[in-house]
Amino acid sequence: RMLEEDLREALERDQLTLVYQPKFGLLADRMTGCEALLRWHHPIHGAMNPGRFVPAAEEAGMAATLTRNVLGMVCRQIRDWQARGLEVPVAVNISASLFATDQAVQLVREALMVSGVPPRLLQVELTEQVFIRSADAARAALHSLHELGVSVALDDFGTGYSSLGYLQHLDFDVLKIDQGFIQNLGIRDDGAQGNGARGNSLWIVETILRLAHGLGAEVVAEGVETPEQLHLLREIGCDAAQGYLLGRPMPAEAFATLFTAPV
Ligand code: G
Ligand code: G
Ligand code: MN
Ligand code: NA
Repeated sequence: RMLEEDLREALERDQLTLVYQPKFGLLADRMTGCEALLRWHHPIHGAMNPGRFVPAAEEAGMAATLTRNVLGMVCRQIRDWQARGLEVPVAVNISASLFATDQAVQLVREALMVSGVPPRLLQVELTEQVFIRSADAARAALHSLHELGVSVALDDFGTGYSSLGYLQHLDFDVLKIDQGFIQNLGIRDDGAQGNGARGNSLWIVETILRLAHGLGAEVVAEGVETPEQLHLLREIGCDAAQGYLLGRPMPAEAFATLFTAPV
C-alpha cells in the first residue's frame, strides 16, 4: 500500500492528531502559548514522524488537504480552550510549497472564518524555503497574513541558506533560532577562536537576537534542554524559549492543565 493511500484514509478517519509544545516567555516567566505539531499513528508502522510523512504528502499533492486539516484542528482547539476561559496563542507550521501561490493565505482565511477564532491567537510558522521558492509570492503572503491579523514566525533560523537578504524585505513578527545553536550554548569548545570562554554559539545566538530586535521581531530559542542554556538565554535578553526542559510536545488536555497552573 502506498503511503499516500494510508494518509488519505487517515485524514478521512481523523487518525491524525496534534500535540502542543509550550512556549515560555522569559520576561513574564510563564507559559505564553504553544506550537502545534502533527502526529500520525499509522496502523502498521506505528508512530510516524511528520519530518517523514509531511514531505511525502507534499510530493503526493496533498499539502493543501493536510494543511486544511491541521488548521481546522488547531482552530477547533483554540475555540475549545476559549470556551474554558483559556486564551492560548497557537503557532502552526505551514509547508513552504503552499506559499508559492496564495493557497496558504486562503487556507488560513478559510480556517479563521469557519471557526471564528480571533486572528491574534493564530501564528503561522514558515521556513526560509518560501523565499527560495518565490520571494515575491512570499512577500505578498506575509502582507496578506498581516492584513488578516495573523502573526508570522520564521522557523529554523540559522540553518539552510539563511540569507540576510530576505530579512531586509520581509516583515516577521518572530524569529525562531534553530535548536542546533541552542544545544551548543555553554559548550566552551564549540570551535571558539579568540572568544574566551563564551563559545561561538553564544555569540551567534546573541547576534541573531540583536539583529531580530533591530528588525522589530521577537526571538524564540528552540530546543532548550538544560538549565544552563536557559540561564544564558535569559542573560542575553532572549524573549521566549521552547524545548524539552520547558515542556515536550503533549496532548491538548495536558497542555491546558499546565497553562492554567499558576507558576
Ligand atoms: O514534531 P517533530 O519534531 O517530529 O516535527 C518534525 C518536523 O515536522 C518539523 O520540521 C516540523 O516543523 C514539521 N511539522 C510538524 N507538524 C507539522 C504540520 O502540522 N505541518 C507541517 N507542514 N509541518 C509540520
Ligand atoms: O522544524 P520545527 O522547529 O517546527 O520542529 C520542531 C521539532 O523540534 C519538533 O519535532 C519537536 O518535537 C522538536 N523539539 C522540540 N523541543 C526539542 C528539544 O528540546 N530537543 C530536541 N532535540 N527536539 C525538540
Ligand atoms: Mn516550527
Ligand atoms: Na524550528
